[in-house]
Amino acid sequence: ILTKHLHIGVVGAAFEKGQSKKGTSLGPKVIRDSSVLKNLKDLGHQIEDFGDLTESNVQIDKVNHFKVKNWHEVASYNKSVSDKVFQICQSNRKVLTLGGDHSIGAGTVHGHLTAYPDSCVIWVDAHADINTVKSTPSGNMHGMPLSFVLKELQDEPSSPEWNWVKNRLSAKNLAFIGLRDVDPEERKIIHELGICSLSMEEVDLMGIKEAVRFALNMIDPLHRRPLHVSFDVDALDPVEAPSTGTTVRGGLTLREGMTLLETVNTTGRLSALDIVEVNPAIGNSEQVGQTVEAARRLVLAAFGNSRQGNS
Ligand code: 6HN
Ligand code: MN
Ligand code: MN
Ligand code: MN
Repeated sequence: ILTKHLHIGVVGAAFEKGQSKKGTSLGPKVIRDSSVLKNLKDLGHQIEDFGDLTESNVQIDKVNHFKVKNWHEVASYNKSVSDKVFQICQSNRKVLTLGGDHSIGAGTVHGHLTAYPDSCVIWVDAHADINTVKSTPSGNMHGMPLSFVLKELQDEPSSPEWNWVKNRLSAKNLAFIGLRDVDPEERKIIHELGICSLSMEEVDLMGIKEAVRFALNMIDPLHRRPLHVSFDVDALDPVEAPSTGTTVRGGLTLREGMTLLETVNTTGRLSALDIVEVNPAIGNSEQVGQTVEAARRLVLAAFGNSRQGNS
């Protein structure tokens, strides 16, 4: 099978300053504790764990930029995420990034895109995470990462903290799956830029398999581009993944999430996967366990685990 024996580099983006709830930075630890990396090895893959990225060199936020929280910290942490993802790509490995809140998606997209300029992104989320510094209703940067790395939004006010962003994704190479809580200004951006969006409405109408195929055809009609899936666990229904900061009811089942990633795996072109927003400080231990187990199954689905059993 095409996707067996991959070389996968794992990095923990243990970061939580893109939103205001404590605990998201423990995501990489609890996901690693699920034995998912051993499971990946048992599938036949070669795993190199690069550990967690620390915040050591981050300067303190002294000035409030626009109305955004932790501007400097998020910008500077994302630079280290981008550098690490790029380095893992350069070593000829697929990248598995364990978050952390979703603000780190700016760095993963940028790092992967820098290594593979023709890469495409599927953003699996209840939210669109495309607010700009002007449109953000909350000031939480996990609702904004795409605005920093989209070509069409580069006229947005920025600051020196983000000037490491050199490569930007075209709107036509981005697709959303699972949306059901989109701010009015985000809706406008998605509409004006013509971004492919398979919200929960479309998933319900088309079925998940068809929705994924549709997205892949839109962003990569020739079926040749490296694929990056950024998977926010709040895309799943809160019944499946309760331990996350911004739950929205009416989401994907775990089975749909797995089918989504199995379908992407089948292309043989999955090159980067982010699993973000697991927060073990939210909910009781059973809910945390359930959320982590969902994350584990998503990772395995993305990297070739078969529900029919593996040989
Ligand atoms: N996430 N659209 C809201 C905001 O604050 O901008 C929610 C963002 C949630 C972000 O879940 O990664
Ligand atoms: Mn500044
Ligand atoms: Mn998100
Ligand atoms: Mn979300």
